[in-house]
Amino acid sequence: MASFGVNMTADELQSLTSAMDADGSGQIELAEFLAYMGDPPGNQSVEEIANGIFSLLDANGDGNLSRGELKSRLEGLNAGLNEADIDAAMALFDKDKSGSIAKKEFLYAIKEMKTFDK
Ligand SMILES: [Ca+2]
Ligand SMILES: [Ca+2]
Repeated sequence: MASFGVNMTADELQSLTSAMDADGSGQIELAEFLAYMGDPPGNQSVEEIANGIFSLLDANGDGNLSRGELKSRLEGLNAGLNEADIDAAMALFDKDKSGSIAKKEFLYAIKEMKTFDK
């Protein structure tokens, strides 16, 4: 699988989107996103996937995901998320309530999820 990153191509984005869209609705629900993150396909580690997703979401590459970045990126992925879903995602990942998600917080939350999932 090609690596994710800020220079992700439209094709890569498309394949990621369909990989996450478990029910094939054409939209990624928060639950699908989380399920994907909790159980990534193939032989990639959760950390690799989480790092890739984080870089993808972090539009300005400063290592922090603001609510605005999360929202605009997820909208770009055609994720069927409403404001409440974004709030839920922020609440889930932003452990220190700083208003943005640091990469560390993101990885921690994903790992924590994985632990509870299995
Ligand atoms: Ca950022
Ligand atoms: Ca934070």
